[in-house]
Amino acid sequence: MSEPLIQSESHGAVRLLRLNRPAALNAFTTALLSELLDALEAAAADESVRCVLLTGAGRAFSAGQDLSDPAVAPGTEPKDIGRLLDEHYIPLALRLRSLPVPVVAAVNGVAAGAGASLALGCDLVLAGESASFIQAFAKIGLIPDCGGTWLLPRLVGRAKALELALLGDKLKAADAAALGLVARVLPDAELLDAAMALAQRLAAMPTQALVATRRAMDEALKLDFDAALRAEAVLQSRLGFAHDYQEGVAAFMAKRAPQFKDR
Ligand code: LHQ
Repeated sequence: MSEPLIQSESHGAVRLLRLNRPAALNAFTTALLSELLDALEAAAADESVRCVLLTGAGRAFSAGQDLSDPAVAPGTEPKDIGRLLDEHYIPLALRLRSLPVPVVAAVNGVAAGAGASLALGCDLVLAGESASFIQAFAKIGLIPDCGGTWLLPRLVGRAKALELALLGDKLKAADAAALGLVARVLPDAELLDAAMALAQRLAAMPTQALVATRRAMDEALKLDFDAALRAEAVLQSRLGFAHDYQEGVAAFMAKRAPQFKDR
């Protein structure tokens, strides 16, 4: 039987998903994109999963779109790349951002093109020392996609976002951290263990609050201050009725560790 394109492992409440086309630096084919979306849906549907950890097999996170895939490779007739985005990448980028549990990316090597966009769209991005980010799009006549034009200026500001996107130079992990593109850089040998420890820590936290925090921050980017205050109140109202708030406060008062269980 052939190897799965996504290796899925359960580690307690953490679902580890590993992109698994190492010989092609985990470049995305339509088959890989479909398997990844299926794996995310399976994690979302499984109530025992409280955090997803995404990484790549081998020496890369992902080299982005597989440029030899018949879906995009220039041949006898031009291909509609927008359709590929509509059918595969957009559902994936949206699902990553709307998953009912936090998503940690462990960027273990190069993340190029759509590989960079998808990694940077995760909730917490950790990178190994030898990881790098390449906005490879302009080099092949395209613009950043999978949310790249939205994410980059918000993460690093317009000037740096345009520098990265127009030139497509390789950005080393340490420089990505200095720019605020990733949360932490770790020695390569420690990356997966550190990312798993962080994912386990998130899995033990009040999941609904973490996901509502992501949602509130994404929404706040579209709102003025007044509207953001009100949006916070709507989410806070819902969380205030949940078990995990009662449990968090009760545990604090009793000076014991909380047992969060909502999802
Ligand atoms: C690859 C790829 C690859 C196929 C390495 N495809 N085989 C675009 C179009 C359509 C719709 C949606 O959106 C997009 C968005 C995008 O993602 S555009 C950006 C696409 N990606 C790129 O342009 C990156 C192309 N790759 C590279 O620039 C280099 O491979 C990097 C810098 C990632 C790594 O360089 P090296 O470490 O020197 O490795 P390598 O180049 O030797 O690659 C190793 C193998 O992986 C090699 O195959 P081979 O059989 O010769 O060992 C490459 O052909 C293959 N590979 N990226 N995107």
